[in-house]
Amino acid sequence: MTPSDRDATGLLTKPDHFVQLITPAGERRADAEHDPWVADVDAAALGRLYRDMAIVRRLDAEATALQRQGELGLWPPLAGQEAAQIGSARALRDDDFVFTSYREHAVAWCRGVGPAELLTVWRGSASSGWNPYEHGMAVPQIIIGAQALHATGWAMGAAWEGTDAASVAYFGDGATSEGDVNEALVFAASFDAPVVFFCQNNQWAISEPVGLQSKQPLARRADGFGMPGIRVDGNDVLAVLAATRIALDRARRGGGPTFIEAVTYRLGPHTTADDPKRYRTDDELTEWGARDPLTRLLALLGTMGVDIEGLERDIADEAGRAAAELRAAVTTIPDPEPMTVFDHVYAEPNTHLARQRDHYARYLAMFDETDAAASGAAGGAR
Ligand SMILES: Cc1ncc(C[n+]2csc(CCOP(=O)(O)OP(=O)(O)O)c2C)c(N)n1
Ligand SMILES: [Mg+2]
Repeated sequence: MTPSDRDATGLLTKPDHFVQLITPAGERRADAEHDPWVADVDAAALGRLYRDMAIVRRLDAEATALQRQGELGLWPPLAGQEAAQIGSARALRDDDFVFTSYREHAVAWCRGVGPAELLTVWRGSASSGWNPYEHGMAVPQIIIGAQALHATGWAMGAAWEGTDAASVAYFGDGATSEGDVNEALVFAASFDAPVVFFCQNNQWAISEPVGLQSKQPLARRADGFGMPGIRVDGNDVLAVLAATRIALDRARRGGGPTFIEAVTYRLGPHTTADDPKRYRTDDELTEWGARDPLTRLLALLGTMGVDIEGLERDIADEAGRAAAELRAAVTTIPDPEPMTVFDHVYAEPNTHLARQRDHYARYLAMFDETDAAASGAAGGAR
């Protein structure tokens, strides 16, 4: 690695530093080491991966619009990271378990999470939207990196129970600086836990560029923890699928954890509360836009003789229906009773929580009195 491998902001961008099977122009690169892992992926399978990516991109845009219209409190867009999420999640089995952060809506899509389940948290209607055991997926983790510990604990448990299931911890580039992630890496390596650490290096941790988080590619850190590190083009769905299959196979065979760095880019804001124009340039956006994960796969499918127009038409219809379903789902999410915010905080009641509950109940009662006084005053005026 030389200083010239970085751009002005310190980003490591040269493609030959990672596993890449589909170039940004849509050419298939031969790779003797990784090709066997995706030998079964024919044009039809590639078309299904494209369908996944196109639908989640549409759902993401719809959710962003719903936030702008006041239907959601917040939304963390995934745009740009479709290949990293779909390629990895489509490598999983149903009995595997994933632990994600807040941006993995495409992983949720692959795990069968429904539209209302997906939006509940972001509407602020409940602290979790789905039953993790129904989908083999924990609910979104907002505490940066905490899910890496959960994934490691789950994996250790799975191994002790004698299964060959594996877990995946999804986290960002910024999360690699957190204690939780580093502790998880140490534990996983020491116990040969069947866990895949899937780091989506989307170049930014809110406004902090990855060049500040790490002086070297994040995948190289794996060596220090005693596990293999794979650096993969995170905008290449096929390469991500291959890398994740390699890591899962290793985990299932008792080989222990693997660290994958998927080099990708967040095309949108960190969340709908963020304005990325404050900290990054239009040139950077244009540069990464040219590496779009969907465009390159479509180009490849074109060279494989697939009817692109037909494919795009079918997928646009399907994505439109999925987006309409998402929008309709918002209105079906019930508003919670305010006092239920205290439910499920602790398994057992305790005086500290009881005090807070009483305090909040008295606070809410004040509004009843205000309402009564207001309607009394209105009545008097009539
Ligand atoms: C422990 C903790 N510290 C700080 C935050 C505030 N925070 C939310 S997102 C974020 C950046 C995370 O960046 P990265 O890990 O790269 O993930 P990305 O958002 O890019 O997907 C921070 C610092 C938090 N949620 N939790
Ligand atoms: Mg990031």
